[in-house]
Amino acid sequence: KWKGEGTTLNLESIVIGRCYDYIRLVNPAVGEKNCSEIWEAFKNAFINKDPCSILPKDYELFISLSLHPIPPNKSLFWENNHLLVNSFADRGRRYMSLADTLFGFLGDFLNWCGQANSTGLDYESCPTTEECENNAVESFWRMASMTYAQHSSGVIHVLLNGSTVGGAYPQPGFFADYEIPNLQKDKISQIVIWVVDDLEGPDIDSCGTHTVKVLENRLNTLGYNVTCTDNYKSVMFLLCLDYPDDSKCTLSSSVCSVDGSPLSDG
Ligand code: NMN
Repeated sequence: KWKGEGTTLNLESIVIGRCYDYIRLVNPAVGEKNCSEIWEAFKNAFINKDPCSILPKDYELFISLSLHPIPPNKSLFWENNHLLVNSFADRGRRYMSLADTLFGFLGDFLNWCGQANSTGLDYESCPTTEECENNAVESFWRMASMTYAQHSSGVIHVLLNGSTVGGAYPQPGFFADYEIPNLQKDKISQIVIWVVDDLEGPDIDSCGTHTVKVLENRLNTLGYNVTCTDNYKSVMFLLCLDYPDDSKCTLSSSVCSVDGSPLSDG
């Protein structure tokens, strides 16, 4: 019926299991949360409704039950590098991206939708954002992104992909449309932008050019202290794990000769 993938099988078990994983192991600092109540609030946002009439505010109760503080200086916003951000953030140990908060963790990589006049989920297909933007998944991420931005503070990090066709800073996009407008200026000391190219990919966008320039101008106009770095070294090291022989991955060293054999000293 719809063009998108259907609800992820075992959705209820995954969401409830992820909730316990998060509060017990991933981030016990959030304290006690009622995982079955959180699942009920999540499900009630979209079951028994027209799958194209779900709004961000339908997730209000879900968000209020799963909300917790986001540590200052740990927020990591991004576009077009979901898997890289998941590894770099390291489940909140290095940075706390949206997918490392309880509310984002519960939905990461999942798909879901209900149907009108039925309490069942649709496992066959779900609407894509092209079919209707007010679908269960899109509205969930809009609400989650707005909440995440509102609760972010201190130094804000943004990891963009300089190899994306069309530019590193997409408009429309979650960051442009739901996160930037919800940042709380008085709580933010600086915005650090990192533009990292794919190792094998083209260099399409960089700090000070094309869409990154548009982003820098927008944030400066809003009054933020903005810095931008191309191919930030820590992220490069992570990319280089999979391509150790790439020319961008050579560790500078004075102790090895060009063929890799150690130089005799003296
Ligand atoms: O998924 P895109 O459109 O690239 O959006 C990324 C931005 O929006 C990030 O800044 C993120 O905070 C937020 N977002 C995250 C997820 C996720 O973690 N799975 C999904 C949708 C939006």
